[in-house]
Amino acid sequence: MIMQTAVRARRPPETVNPFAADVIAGLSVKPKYLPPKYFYDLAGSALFERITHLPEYYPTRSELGLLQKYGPAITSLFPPGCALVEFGAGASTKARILLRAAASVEAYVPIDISGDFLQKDAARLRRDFPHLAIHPVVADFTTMLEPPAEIAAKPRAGFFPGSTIGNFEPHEAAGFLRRAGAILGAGAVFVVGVDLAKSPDILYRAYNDEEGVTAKFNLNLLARINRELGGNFNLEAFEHHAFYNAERSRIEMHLASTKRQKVRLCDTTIEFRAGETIHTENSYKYSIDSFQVLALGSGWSPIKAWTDGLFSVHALRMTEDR
Ligand code: AVI
Repeated sequence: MIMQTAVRARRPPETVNPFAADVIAGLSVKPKYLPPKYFYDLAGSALFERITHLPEYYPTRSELGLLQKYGPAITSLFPPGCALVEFGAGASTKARILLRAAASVEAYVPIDISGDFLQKDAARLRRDFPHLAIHPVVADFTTMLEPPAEIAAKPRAGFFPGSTIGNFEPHEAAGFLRRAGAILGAGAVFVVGVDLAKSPDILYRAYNDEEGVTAKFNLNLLARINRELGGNFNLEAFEHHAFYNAERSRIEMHLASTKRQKVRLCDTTIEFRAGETIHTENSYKYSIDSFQVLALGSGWSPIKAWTDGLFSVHALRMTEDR
């Protein structure tokens, strides 16, 4: 008798592409939305870098000016011998200003999701700051819970520049501040860059620049879906819309369909009415007071805020033992 070996066809484990899952989920509800974290692929990060140099986009220039001017005052608040932890470090341009101003920092911990970038930058930092211990951490800082082991015994300071906190919903911002408090620990100082509510006209221009770079940045989300998920978005049939929603104190970015159309991606058909929009980003703007209230409610005591009237840099202290 010939024994037959049962060869079971083994299906490869289902691999869920989180980008595909989030895109389908966001485009299947009304109103349609896409999570802003997907702006930052290679092309999107390069476009964002261009945005930071635009004449209309004041936040980067303002914050750099504040850090340069008040760096010594800001870093004088840091606990002696501390490790500086930066959430979402990128090229660490802004941290370098603090590191140059701070005599008492012993270690720098840039946290970023992009490992390649982080390692390259760490090599440059080691060369430029030979006395500093550099411990890059590849992680999603929004879900991280503990400080890296290398700095577990050191007092800590935190840095979250760029008003990235404004891209969180206020309840998410509070949750992030709480988690950062748990990572940084009692006695820590947290330096947070926060864009301020101001004349709607200045805000409007910052997100509707003449050169159209912000429009390209917004539309790159659809281009990315085409590139990575085999979508067939016609970029000519969508428009960049950005406006200030004063009631909610936020800039809203949307992509508006210029006509009735169907789009295919990942074996799914998405229908658009003429004028229907995809909500792609909120950028909340705070007053000094409203941000300090948010911080207080998240376990942080505001120590001081520096401003040029457009942007603010806050120093907070973690007083609770958590
Ligand atoms: C990264 N983030 C703080 C920027 C902002 O201003 O909300 C993203 C951006 N979106 C359009 N322009 C810049």
